[in-house]
Amino acid sequence: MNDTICALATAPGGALGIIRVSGSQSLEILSRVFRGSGDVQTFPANTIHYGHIKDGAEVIDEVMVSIFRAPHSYTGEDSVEISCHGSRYILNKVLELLIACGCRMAEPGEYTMRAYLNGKMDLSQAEAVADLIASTNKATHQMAMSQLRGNFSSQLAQLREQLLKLTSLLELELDFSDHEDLEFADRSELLEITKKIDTQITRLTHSFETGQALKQGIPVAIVGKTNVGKSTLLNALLKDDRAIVSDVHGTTRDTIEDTININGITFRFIDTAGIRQTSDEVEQIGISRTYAAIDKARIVLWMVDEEPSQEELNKIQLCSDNKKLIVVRNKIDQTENKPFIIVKIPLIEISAKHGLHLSDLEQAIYEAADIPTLQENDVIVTNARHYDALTRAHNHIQRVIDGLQIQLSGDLLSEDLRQALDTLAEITGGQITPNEVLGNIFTHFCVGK
Ligand SMILES: Nc1nc2c(ncn2[C@@H]2O[C@H](COP(=O)(O)OP(=O)(O)OP(=O)(O)O)[C@@H](O)[C@H]2O)c(=O)[nH]1
Ligand SMILES: [Mg+2]
Repeated sequence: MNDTICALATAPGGALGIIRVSGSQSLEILSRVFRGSGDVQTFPANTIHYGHIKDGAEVIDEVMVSIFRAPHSYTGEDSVEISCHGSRYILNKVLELLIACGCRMAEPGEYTMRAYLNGKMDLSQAEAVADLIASTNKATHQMAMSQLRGNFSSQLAQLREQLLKLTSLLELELDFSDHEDLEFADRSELLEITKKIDTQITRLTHSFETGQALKQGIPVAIVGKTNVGKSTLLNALLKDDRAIVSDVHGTTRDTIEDTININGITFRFIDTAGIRQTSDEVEQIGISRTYAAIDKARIVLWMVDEEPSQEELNKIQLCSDNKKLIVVRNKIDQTENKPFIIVKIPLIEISAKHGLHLSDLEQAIYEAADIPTLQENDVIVTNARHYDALTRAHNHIQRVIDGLQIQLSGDLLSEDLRQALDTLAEITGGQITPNEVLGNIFTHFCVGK
């Protein structure tokens, strides 16, 4: 924590590269490599200066440096950002010079770790920084932004407050239990409060499924008999020749996945091996993977190109019992769009090959995903560490609820309450978090953040 650290904060290959320096020696080290007008060490906070980075007499680059002074910087320490030209040579050379003058290369996530340790943000906000950098669409951006702005932290703080209130009510009962003339909050009242807390925690844990789906892409399996046009559809949706298409039955053997964005939400499409009876061993393995893909999918597109048989209908029915199912009729260019006679199920009719009605299908997929419209301040749990802590907190609260119902004594209940409090505190890092956990969180950051 006492070292002054440096790292490249931008991805290589751009027109500019920004090198970040943070720590108490930042300005002193800068003064040894930067030549501009005036004395670097007296540069005021929040100012930008033009000048040159020099290695002895040799000019390495023409740069702008931004000056931040503790505590008003990202890390809370004195910091400098040097905007250089994006040449790999220049950036390496500047880093080398900084290291020669006393800097150390930053570890991944070390800037954000310092920001956390200096109280600039709590742990869940620090994690939101990594999510924000990794965000790829409107939904993931919004979830990370909401967490970064502290909405999750303040919900946790409220829960903590309610738990503390509950603990103090119980402790009052313990301390004064031999004063028969004193009235305590009765147990049914305590039970009400506890249940309310649990509902809030459960709402958060339930949001994790949506959070995960939004982060990783909502899985959509494309299934059906062989040759109905599943791979053609995948390619059409991706606008790319991703999967092999042919009129040979059983072309696709393995599952093929890729993502597309529909209305700001990422969907992960999984093309699968067509379902049929086969003695081909490899194809059989492929078909068992198709069933595994159905299992994992949130939405199943069941594709047909002719009236389905009773046997196929049974499979469709089975699938619709526990998945969002969309039956897609393909090749309508070929069949003059004659309605199916026997089967009267809602269908989306398309031609994958000719790109007909694909936007209707995309809209149906978007609606089937049933993603709640996220408001700016909505809290969605997206992080497995948070989910784990919330689940453990829920288990402790459940034990308190059970205990209250069977009139368990206050001291036994308060142990679980204390553990619930500690568990929630793990999320924001309010409780001392062991170094191991901290290290694990921040190593997933990129260097320079
Ligand atoms: N006329 C017409 N032909 C199509 C359409 N979509 C796909 N096809 C053709 O149907 C054949 C099979 O297409 P694929 O996409 O390979 O079918 P699949 O369902 O992936 O087949 P398997 O991988 O064997 O299960 C190819 O010859 C495609 O060109 C369509 O909308 N209209
Ligand atoms: Mg295929």
